[in-house]
Order: sequence, then C-alpha cells, then structure tokens
Amino acid sequence: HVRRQLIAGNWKMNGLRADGLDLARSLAAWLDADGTAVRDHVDMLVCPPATLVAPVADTIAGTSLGVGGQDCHAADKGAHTGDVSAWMLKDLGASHVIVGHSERRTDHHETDEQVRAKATAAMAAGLVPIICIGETESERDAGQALAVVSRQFNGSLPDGATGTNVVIAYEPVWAIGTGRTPTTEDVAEIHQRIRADARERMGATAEALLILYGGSVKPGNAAELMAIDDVDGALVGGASLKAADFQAIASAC
Ligand code: G2H
Repeated sequence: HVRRQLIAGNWKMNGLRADGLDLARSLAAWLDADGTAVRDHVDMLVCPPATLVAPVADTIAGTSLGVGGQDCHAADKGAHTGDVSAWMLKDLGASHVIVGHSERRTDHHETDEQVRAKATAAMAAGLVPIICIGETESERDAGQALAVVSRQFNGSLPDGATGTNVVIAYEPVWAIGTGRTPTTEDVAEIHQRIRADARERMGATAEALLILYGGSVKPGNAAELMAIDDVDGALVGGASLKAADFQAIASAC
C-alpha cells in the first residue's frame, strides 16, 4: 500500500458500558501484542456511541488504539439540546469524528452543506473528520453513482481540507448492513473518481488522502476490498462489534 491504512469501527447505537469497554480493551491489547505486524501499517480506531467515548478513551489511553465520535454539531457550544460538539469529543481524547453518515443523512435529513459545516467544526477542534458519501440503490440503478458521489464529495468537503486533515469514506447506501457488497470494479471506479476530485480540490496532498470503503465489510470480503487501488482502509459497522472479526479485517490490509 502506498498509504498507511485506517480501519475504523462504527459501533452505531450499540454498546452498554461493560460490553463496550470489554471490546475496546481486547482490541487495544491485541493491537499492542499479537497485532503489532498490523499496527506497523494500519491505524485502528473505534467510534463508540457518545455515551462511551469518555470511558473508552480512558480505557485505551496509552495504547495504539484510537477513539472517535460518530457525529458532532457544527457549533462549538450553545443551545443545542442533546447535541455534542467537536470540541467536547476532542476534550475526551478523540482523534476523529464521523460526519455525514448515510444514517444521519436519512434519519436527521443532513445535507451536504450541514455535513460540510460539521467537518469544518471538526477540523477547527483538531479532529480529523471522516466524511461519508455514497449513492442510494435507485441512484446507482439510474446510472448516477459517480455523479452523486462526486457532488457529495465536493459539497461536503470543507475549504482548507487537505489529504492529511480529512478522511473520506465511500459507503454505497444499498450495501450498508445488508450483506451486499459492490463488485471490486464498482468500488475501484468510485474510489478513482474520488481521488481525481480530490486532486482538483487539494492538489498534490490528494495522494495522501485516505479513502475508506464502508458497507458490509467482514472478514470474508476484507482482503479483496482492501487490495483495490485507492482503497485505504475500511469503515466497519456490524463486524466491528466482535473483536475477532474487527481484528481479522485489520489483518487483511
Ligand atoms: C456502513 C457500515 C459502517 P456495516 O454504515 O459505517 O456499517 O458495516 O454494518 O454495513
């Protein structure tokens, strides 16, 4: 691989304290013992629900495992009941925050403009936003996948984004949690397009940009997906909830 890889676990709304801390503890222990060969070329990150960011951060402090948030508000602070700011996540020890996940774009009607504001806030707080983009099934069937992904990339990317201060995750909506994955050709085509768009926006730093694939990544398909040029790691949902599966995915890089 030309770039250091990133395997990020998106726990979504899963995990009570005991199980979440067990999972984080075993991943961190593995990464710093049996997983050292993986650690040499892969960063591993878990994104627990907001309730567990603090205890997970405390549990993994001093290990090679990282912790991130799943969303942040665009404002630093203020009257936004129930929301969490990028600064709050940073304060707990987070290094990254997922923004614009398709579940937020659907459940909370987040637009590219809002995602871009969140990513901007994350960068200002010193977090690396993992900006999610991806087409729906009907958009793909209509032959619009490349155009949609390109539009979301350009609409969601903050000014000042470079290849090292943001991460992109391509997640075809129809492959999320469904067990379906696109063909390697489909993934390669989209990731190449994102890299080309990134060159337009970021210049030479686009070569360093991590473009993750997400959507039903599991031990059985990880090696094939991670071998694709311009795939620089994975954003993993369901399979990140089991230490053995998540480790197997990282080992496939
Ligand atoms: C896509 C992915 C993680 P899963 O949402 O963001 O979830 O691996 O369960 O498809």
